[in-house]
Amino acid sequence: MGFETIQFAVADGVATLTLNRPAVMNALNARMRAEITQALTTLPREVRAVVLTGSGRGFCSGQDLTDAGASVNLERTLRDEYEPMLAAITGCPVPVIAAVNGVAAGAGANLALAADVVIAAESASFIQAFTRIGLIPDAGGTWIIPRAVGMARAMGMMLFAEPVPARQAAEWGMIWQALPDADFAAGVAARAQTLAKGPTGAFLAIRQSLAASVGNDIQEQLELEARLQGQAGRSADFAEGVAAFLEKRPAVFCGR
Ligand code: T3D
Repeated sequence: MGFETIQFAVADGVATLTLNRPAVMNALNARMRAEITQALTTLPREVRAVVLTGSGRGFCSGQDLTDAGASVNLERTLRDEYEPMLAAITGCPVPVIAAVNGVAAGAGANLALAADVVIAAESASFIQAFTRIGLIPDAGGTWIIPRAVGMARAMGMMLFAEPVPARQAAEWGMIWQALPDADFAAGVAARAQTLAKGPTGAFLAIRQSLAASVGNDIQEQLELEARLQGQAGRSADFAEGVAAFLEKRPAVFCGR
């Protein structure tokens, strides 16, 4: 598939996926959902981290409200188009950073929050805009947000549909970091490089462990840790990490 609504570029082990409909604040239409899914499920082997960002002054304004087709049957659109896109993020074999360069509204906010690490420019904000148009939050928002910030803040965000500025989102624990706009690009690039040079297998196991912890009791989680740590302990990255420590040099992890 040639991409029309996103840009996709790979450099130094990092794939940058840029939502690219700036005239509508990168609103999601069917084509964009399909392209995001396609790009993330066919990553070149050399990719060890993904950065998801937006072009222009916004990150993503959520569902394209001019797309009459999607509005005919919202349930189908969510099942057939949003779910695969979100699964491509949460099931991505390498960590995904959402680099929120500007406003993230509706499903655009929840698209960002589905990533493993969310870094926002201080001028960005997150809006659960759904009730403004008579809808409920979707795209995973009702699952992710109360777990991140607690029920009171999740409820307020969803009922009032007010913008949550990036710094407040970071203070609440909804995102990893808010950076001054002038430092945003460099800060995202540095984090992406750290992930791209890190132990990719261990990163995947951490993401799987944290995802499973939500439904596990402590005993189940201890069992999962034992299994995944056993796997990590047999990896070339573990051997390299220990050797590098003993030889007092930086580790060179082997990728995927
Ligand atoms: O299948 C389904 O439908 C179910 C799925 C639903 C999931 C959802 O995401 S529902 C929520 C949809 N999103 C929204 O309700 C947000 C709508 N947008 C806004 O509230 C504001 O545009 C923003 C807060 C995002 C940004 O505000 P501002 O003042 O910085 O920019 P603006 O002037 O409002 O927008 C700039 C342009 O983008 C403007 O076009 P124009 O006038 O310059 O020609 C605006 O119409 C367009 N735009 C913004 N958001 C959308 C959009 N066009 C289509 N769809 C949008 N979501």
